[in-house]
Amino acid sequence: MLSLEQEIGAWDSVLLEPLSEDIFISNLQQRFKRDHIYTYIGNILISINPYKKLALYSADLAATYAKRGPFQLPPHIYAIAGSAYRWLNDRNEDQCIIITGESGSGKTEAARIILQFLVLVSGNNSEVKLTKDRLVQANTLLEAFGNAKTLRNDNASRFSRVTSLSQGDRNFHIFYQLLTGADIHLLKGLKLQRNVEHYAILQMDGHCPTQTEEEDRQLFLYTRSALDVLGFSVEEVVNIFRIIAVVLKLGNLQFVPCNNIDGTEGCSISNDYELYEICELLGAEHRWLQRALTSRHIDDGILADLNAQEASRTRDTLCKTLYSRLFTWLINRINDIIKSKHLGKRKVLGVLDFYGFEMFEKNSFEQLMINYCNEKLQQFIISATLKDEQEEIIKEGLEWTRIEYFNNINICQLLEHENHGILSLLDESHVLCDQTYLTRVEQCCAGHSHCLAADPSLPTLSFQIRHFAGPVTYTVRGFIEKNRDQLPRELSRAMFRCDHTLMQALFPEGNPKRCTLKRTLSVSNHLQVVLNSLLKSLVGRQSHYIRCLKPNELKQSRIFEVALIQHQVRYLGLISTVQVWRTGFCYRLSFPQFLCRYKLLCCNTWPRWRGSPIEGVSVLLRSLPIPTAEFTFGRTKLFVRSPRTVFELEDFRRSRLHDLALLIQKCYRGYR
Ligand code: AOV
Ligand code: MG
Repeated sequence: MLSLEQEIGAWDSVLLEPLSEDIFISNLQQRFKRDHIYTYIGNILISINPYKKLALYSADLAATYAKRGPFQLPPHIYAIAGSAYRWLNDRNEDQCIIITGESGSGKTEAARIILQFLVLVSGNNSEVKLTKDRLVQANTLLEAFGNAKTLRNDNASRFSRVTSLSQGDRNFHIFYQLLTGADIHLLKGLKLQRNVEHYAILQMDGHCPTQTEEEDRQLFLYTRSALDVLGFSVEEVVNIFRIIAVVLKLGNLQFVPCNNIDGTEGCSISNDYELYEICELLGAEHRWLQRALTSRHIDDGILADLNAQEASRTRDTLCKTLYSRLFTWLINRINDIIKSKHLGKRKVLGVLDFYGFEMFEKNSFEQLMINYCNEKLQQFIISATLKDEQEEIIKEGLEWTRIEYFNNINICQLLEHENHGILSLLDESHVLCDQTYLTRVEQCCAGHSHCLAADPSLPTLSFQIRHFAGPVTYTVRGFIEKNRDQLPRELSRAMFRCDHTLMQALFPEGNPKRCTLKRTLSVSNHLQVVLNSLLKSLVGRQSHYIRCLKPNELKQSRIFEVALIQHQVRYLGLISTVQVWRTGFCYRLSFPQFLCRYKLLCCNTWPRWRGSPIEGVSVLLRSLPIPTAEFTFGRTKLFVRSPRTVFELEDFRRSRLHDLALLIQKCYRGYR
């Protein structure tokens, strides 16, 4: 349990004196040793993954943090969640908690703790309770279907990569859960074997990574009950599991070369019984599915056979598409279920938890996409906490010594440049194979200060990007196909024709009546669109930041590798952040806004102030028991130094409103 007396080191790095990187890190280390994994930089929370269960989370503590304003108690993730929740309620403004950090640093765990906090402290009428239950269950589902074990994290948030696991990775949890946790009848109905080793997509790296069977079995129960609580019908649940089973079995299909009568190379399926079972599960016609997997329509009506390798790739594409569409469908269903009727009018508290920066020995398309997201998010945070912050202060005419920081905007441009960015080159019409793509990267980006290409030090078929979080070498093998990720039309058609209610919803383009010619977006293009609209939606929301640090690469408790922490502290620009905070301000409002909100605190400004807003503000401030050093007047805005002051103001206001309400009641009674 957290105790005030035992508190070690500085709660808030802003208070470190003198400030240096060494002192900053040793403060973190000292605290980490005593299990104080949380430290502030102003109102930004640093969280270091403890890799062990800590007794830091409980209903009582949540209630304590919810009651008292932040910064009166030791740093805690509850304090951040609590302030977001208060802002939302007190001011009725959209809130967003942005959690960042590299893979395995504790983002998803942080998001889960925030969710629990909100569940604990929010009201308890039946509607609220229902929504809360559903949220928690939804989280269980999203983790089962969306997370997997990787080398860097046992519970990594992943997008769909069912068929190409890297060394040491496990596939999505749900597969293991289903195989170990389902009862014998369910398994039989799904035509599955209990044996994990039987399934090719579950053991790409030769051995099956651990998570004990017992855990998987237990988690399966949670997943099942989450589906029930969320109100998925029995039929839907069966349909979902059928698709999971189909993905498992598809992965086992093997293609062997055969010669056609006309001398061309074709292929056939050596374990046809699996295909028969797949067809039974999907209500598909064997002939159709087999043809869709082993041949392709070239010009009108002409059918060409695929060779064994091409057919295997088609199979993998189908696996991936099936899984990712099922996942998207699940998310949409869950969103529909959770959205209460009135949500449209209400304000939102969002929690953003991404996949974290990844750097392996071999890095492919998936890492590029993941790291691109992280690069953009870092840009957003830099803008919000370092750049815009300083610019506004200068614009408002306040005295300010500029603080330098590393801006990764160049790297974002290297990736996103309209004509010759690393991502846009993927979509060039004449780039049809990986080698051409690499050549284009070499032509367009080799000179860029953050890109290394056509360099003898690189392995074959690769280029390197110096990301904000470190250099990553990408091997382009498979890039073009992964980016295109298009399902051949035959397959969409075959899927749509299945006698399985979900399949029509998952493969609408397979409907022969709905023959659209519209080109679908490539993966990287789609990601850019989604990401940019997400980041745009964050602008103008009150944001709260949690920066997660990873103390070691071994996933072990009690190990604090200074060099690793130092690397993260540098690329996250944490020291600059402390500097800005030391001299900076946490909050600002234009004079009229400030007056409007707080004028009731002073009898000279209440109920009406007749002079100019700026004079009104100074009259008001003089009447408050808050040191004047807490406030600075800009040209159009009042700047407040510490968050504590903002919450103090809010407390004053709340109690004043309460008094006023009592007064009104009294008058009313008197009148009667
Ligand atoms: P991530 O979300 O940042 O990685 P996670 O939140 O999944 O990382 O954390 C990885 C593992 O670290 C968890 O499964 C826990 O075992 C442990 N952990 C993290 N935070 C805590 C905590 N506060 N207390 C105890 N254990 C913790 V990725 O999703 O890979 O970027 O894409
Ligand atoms: Mg995660």
